[in-house]
Amino acid sequence: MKRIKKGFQKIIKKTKKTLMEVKDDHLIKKYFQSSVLFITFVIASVLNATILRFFCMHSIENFLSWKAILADTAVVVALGSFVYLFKPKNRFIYLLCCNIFLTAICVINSVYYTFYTSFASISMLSLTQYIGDVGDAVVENVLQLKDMIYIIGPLSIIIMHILLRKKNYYKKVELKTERKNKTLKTLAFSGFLAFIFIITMSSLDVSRFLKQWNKEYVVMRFGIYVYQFNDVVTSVQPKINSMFGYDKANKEFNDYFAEKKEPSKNEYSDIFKGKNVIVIHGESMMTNTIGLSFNGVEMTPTLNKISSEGMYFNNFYSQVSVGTSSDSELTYNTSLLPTKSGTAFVSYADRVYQTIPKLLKEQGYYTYVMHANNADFWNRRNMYNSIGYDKFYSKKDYVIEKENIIGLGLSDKEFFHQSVEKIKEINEQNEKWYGLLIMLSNHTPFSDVEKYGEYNVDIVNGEETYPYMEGTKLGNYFKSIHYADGALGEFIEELDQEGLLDNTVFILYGDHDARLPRKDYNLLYNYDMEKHEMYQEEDERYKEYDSYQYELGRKVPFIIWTKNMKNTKLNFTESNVMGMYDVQPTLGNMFGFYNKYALGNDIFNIKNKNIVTFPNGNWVTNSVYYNSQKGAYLSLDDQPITEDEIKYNTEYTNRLLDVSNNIISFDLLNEAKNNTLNSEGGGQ
Ligand code: GP9
Ligand code: MN
Repeated sequence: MKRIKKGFQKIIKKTKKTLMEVKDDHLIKKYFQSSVLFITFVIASVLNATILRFFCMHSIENFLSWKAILADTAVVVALGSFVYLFKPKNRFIYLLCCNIFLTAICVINSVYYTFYTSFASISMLSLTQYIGDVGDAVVENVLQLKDMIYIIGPLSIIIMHILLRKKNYYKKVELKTERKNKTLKTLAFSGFLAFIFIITMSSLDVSRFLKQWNKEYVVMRFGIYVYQFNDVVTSVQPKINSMFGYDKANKEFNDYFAEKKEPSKNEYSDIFKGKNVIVIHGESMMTNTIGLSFNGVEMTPTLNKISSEGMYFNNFYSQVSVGTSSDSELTYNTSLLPTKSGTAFVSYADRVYQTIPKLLKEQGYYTYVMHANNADFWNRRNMYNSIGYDKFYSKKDYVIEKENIIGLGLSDKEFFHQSVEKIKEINEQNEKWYGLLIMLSNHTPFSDVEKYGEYNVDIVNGEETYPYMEGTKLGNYFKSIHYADGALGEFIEELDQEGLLDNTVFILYGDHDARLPRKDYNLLYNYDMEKHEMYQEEDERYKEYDSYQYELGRKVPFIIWTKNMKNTKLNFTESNVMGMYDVQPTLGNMFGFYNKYALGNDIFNIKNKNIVTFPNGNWVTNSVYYNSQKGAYLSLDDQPITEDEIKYNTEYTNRLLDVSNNIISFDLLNEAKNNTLNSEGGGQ
C-alpha cells in the first residue's frame, strides 16, 4: 500500500514539475506558434467531416457527436503528424495533399448520400452496375452547393499558407532530432485521443464497427474517416483471404459435390411450374405464435389460416449468423450457409451465386424484390445484382408519410398496399413473374407499441384485468406480430380483389427468431389461469423453459399456400425437420429448376433423414439436437443415441460449413458456372 502511495506521489510530483517547465518555457505557446499550419489543417479537416454529418444526418445530436469529433480528430492528427518529418518549407504541400484527400472523402460521401441515403464503399467499385449508378448520381448532384462547401478545407490551408509566407514563417530552421521529436509527440497525442475513444466504446459500437453494414451508425459514432478506413479493410480483407488455400478449397468442393447424388423426382415435381410467385420474407416471425390467442382473440389469424389451408412446415429453422435478415435471404436464395466471418451480403456481394431468381429467369420469369427500406441496408443494392433480380423496389419507390412509419420505416400495411399497385403493373407487363417482399414492422425492439393497434396480452375476466404479458418484451412482440399478421391478411385480400392470386403461389418464410428473453417464455408457459399468477417452481405444473427449449423454440414458419389448396392433397403439415437451405431444392422440384450446388435437400426426398446445420456448428435432426459449444445434446425422441451418430453429424456439419464458406470466399461457382451450373429443370 505504502509503495503504491509513494508511486502516486512521485507521478504527481513529476507531472507538476513538467507542467511548471511547460509554463515557464511557454512550451504550449511555442508549440502553437510553430504549428499554425498544422492546426489549421486539423480544424479544416475535422470541420469538413462535421459538416458532412450535419448535411447527412440532420439532427444536432449527430452533428455535434463528440465521439465522432474525437475519432475524426485522432485520425487527422495522426495523418498530419508526419508533416514534421518534412522541412518547414515543404510542409504546406504535405498538409494540402492530405486535406485534399480527406476533402475528397467528404465530397464523395456527400454526393453518394444525397442519392442513396447511405455512405460510399470502395467494395462497390468492383460492381459495374454501381459505377453506372454513381455516374448518374454525380451528374445529378454535381451542381449542388452543399457538395461544394468542403472546398473550405483546402482553401483555408492555402490562405493560411499565404499569410504565413508573408510573415517569413517558413524561414525557421529545425534540426532533424527536433522534427522527429515533434512527430512522435504529435503521434502520441493522437494515440491518447484514440485511447479515450476506445475506452468509451460500448459493446454495440464494437459490434457495429466490426460488421460495418449499419453505415449511418458507424459514421455517427466513429466519424467519416474511421468509417472509410474500416470500409477499405472490410472490403479488401475477403480478397486477401481468398488468395490463400484455393487449391484445397477447390478440391474439397469438387469432392463434396461428386459424392452428392442428384435428386429423384417425387409426387411434387413440377406441380407449380409456370405459376406466378409471391414470397414473403416475414421479419422476425416465429412458429410459436401460430395458434396462440389471448382472451379468445387469435394472435396470428392470417398465419393460422394459410398454415392450415396450405403446406405448412412446422419444424423449420432459419440458419442465420451475424447477418440476420441478409443471411436468411442468402440461404433462402442460394441454399448456401452464411460465411464464417463477415457477412456474404456485405463482404462477398461480388461472388457468383446460383439463385432462385436466376433459375426462374431461365424459364422466362420476370423477377423483382420489394423492400421499403434504404437500398444499402445490408448492402442489398449490390447483392441483389448478384442474386439476379430484374428490379429492386426500395425506399425511394414508396411514398413514406410520417404517420405511416413504424419501427425502422414504412409500416407493413402501407408497404403492402403500395406494393399491390406495382405488382398489378408487373402482372400486366409480364407473362410470368416472381417477387420477394421483405417485411419490416415486426422488427426488434418491438417498442412502437402504440402503433401496433389494440391487442390485449393481459387476461380479461369480466370486469377484471389480470396482469400477464403486458409490459414484457415478449408481450410487445405479440402485439407487433399481431399487427404484421394483420398487414399480411390485408395484403392477401387486396391481391385477391385484384385477381392476383388466381395463378399465384404464395410462399412465406420467417427470417429468424425475434431474440426474446427466456424469462418471458417462462412466464408465458407457466401462468396459472385460475390464480392469475405464475406457478411456483415447486408446483408440478411448473415447466422450466430451459436453454434447449429456447433454442428449439427458435423455429420460424415456412408455408406454401395457394387460394384453392384447402382440403386438397397439397393441404398438409410437414413435420420433418427442415432448414432454410432446404427451401431452394424443395421449391426447385415444385417449380422445375435445379441447382447442382445446393447444400440442402428437397424435404420430400430426404424426409426424416434430414439434418439442419447451424452456422455456429450446432445441428438438429428429427431425433437429436446438438449444441456444439456445450458439446452436449438432447434427445428429441426416445431412441437411444450413439456417439458415432453424434460424431458423424458433427463432422458432416463442419464439412458443410467449410464447403459453403469456400464456395463464397473463393468464388468457386464462378468457375463452375461455365461447366455445370445451369441445368435443365427438375431432378432425374
Ligand atoms: C432491414 C431489415 C432488418 O432492412 O431487413 O434486418 P435485420 O435487422 O433483421 O437483419
Ligand atoms: Mn430480419
